[in-house]
Amino acid sequence: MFDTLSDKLQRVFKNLRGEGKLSEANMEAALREIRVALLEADVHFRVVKQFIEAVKEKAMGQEVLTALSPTQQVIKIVRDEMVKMLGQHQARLRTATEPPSVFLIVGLQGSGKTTSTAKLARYLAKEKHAPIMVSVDVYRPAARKQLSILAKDLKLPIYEGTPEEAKPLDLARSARKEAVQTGRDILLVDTAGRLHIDDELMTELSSLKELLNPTEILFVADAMTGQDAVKSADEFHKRLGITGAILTKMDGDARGGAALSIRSVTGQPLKFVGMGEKPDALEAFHPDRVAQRILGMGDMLSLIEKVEQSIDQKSAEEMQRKLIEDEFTLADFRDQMKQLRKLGSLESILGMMPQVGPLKDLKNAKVEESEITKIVAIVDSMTARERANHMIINGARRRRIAKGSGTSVQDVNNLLKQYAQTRKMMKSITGAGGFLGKRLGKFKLPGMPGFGQ
Ligand SMILES: Nc1nc2c(ncn2[C@@H]2O[C@H](COP(=O)(O)OP(=O)(O)OP(=O)(O)O)[C@@H](O)[C@H]2O)c(=O)[nH]1
Ligand SMILES: [Mg+2]
Repeated sequence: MFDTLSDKLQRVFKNLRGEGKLSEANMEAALREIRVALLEADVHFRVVKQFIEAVKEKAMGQEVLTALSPTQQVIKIVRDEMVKMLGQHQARLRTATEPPSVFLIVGLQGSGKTTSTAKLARYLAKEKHAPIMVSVDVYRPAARKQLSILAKDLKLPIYEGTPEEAKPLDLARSARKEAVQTGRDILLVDTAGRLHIDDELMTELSSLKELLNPTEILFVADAMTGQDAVKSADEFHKRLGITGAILTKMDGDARGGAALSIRSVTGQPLKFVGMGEKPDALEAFHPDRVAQRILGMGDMLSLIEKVEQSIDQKSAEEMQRKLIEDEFTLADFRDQMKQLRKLGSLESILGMMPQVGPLKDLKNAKVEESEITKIVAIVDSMTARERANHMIINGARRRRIAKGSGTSVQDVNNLLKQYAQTRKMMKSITGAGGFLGKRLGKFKLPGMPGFGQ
């Protein structure tokens, strides 16, 4: 998400390192470059100004920390300031002392409110809450239907309303009643959006706020709209009083400046970022981790969390043992592929790791859903012996497997090649002496099977 900014900052640090001793002159030059990089990433100019001033002051006036080299000290200062700019600590969701807590989801049209409402419900359910949703968007004909489809897919409760309930306030009132009666502890209220902030929308949101007394008013901002997102967040905050923001579409090629500005401009924290259209593509926003990600130090913590959440730890351990002992068969390869589906895109996982060592070349690796389906079909068409020992798969067998799986011999060849490469790569990164093995100790990587080259 912050690729360009990250690349630029890393270059600045690299140049500094080459300088040996840090002087006022090269510090100035570095700060200039950092400033440009931030502005180019679309960070609000006032935020940039504050940031540069703070770094400068600390860097010039610092006491000498003997444990760090001058460059490392600068990196540390930049990192600390960036964490501060992003909000220092992870901002947690506030709940009421007496359930149900109400979260009002607000924002402009198309920013991702409905999607985020469903994602949040899923997130809360995983955190052992009992959420219920309601859409009070009575203006767009399909709006309520959209949320109810999402709710059904997620098997999470939603208050659908009756045909008589055509007003947002009526729907909200009944939904809260339903929440009480069914023992749900958080009510998520998806509201209507408008193209522009107008009085009508604000009046409606204010009366919802008055009625429901929400503990969270989350402003949903579309990262792709850059500074406009920051501006409308600010305006919503002034008129309604938001308690936090969800920045969506951070998976797109947004420059990320909004993420870095929202906190400083509105004074309200970024609580979540949306990383895709699927219900699991929501991440809690951790200022420290994001700062590290931007500065290119990788984000092992997020990665570990993500992996742990979706992977059966035992099978991951078993897989690693197999890799180390060279027992990683085609059947395992297929199972890993299936696991990958659960994890979300490989790209999003790789984005969280430091781009060094063997991982560097994988930056653009992508596994398509259809690719996974194909691989599963091919492996399923093999005999048990073939799956256990790929060496016996000769030309005749390849033809038979292709036919059986409805693919081509070329596909089978590709798969075998990918499998061989994966074995090699996995050994180098997860093995005891490998890249991740060394770094993460007991942490096990679930698997990163075949990528198109
Ligand atoms: N790539 C990506 N797409 C997203 C994300 N969040 C939402 N979207 C997409 O953005 C579009 C609009 O999302 P909605 O959730 O319907 O937005 P909304 O704010 O409820 O829209 P209105 O109700 O019309 O105001 C949909 O196509 C979503 O799939 C995200 O984090 N990443
Ligand atoms: Mg909507």
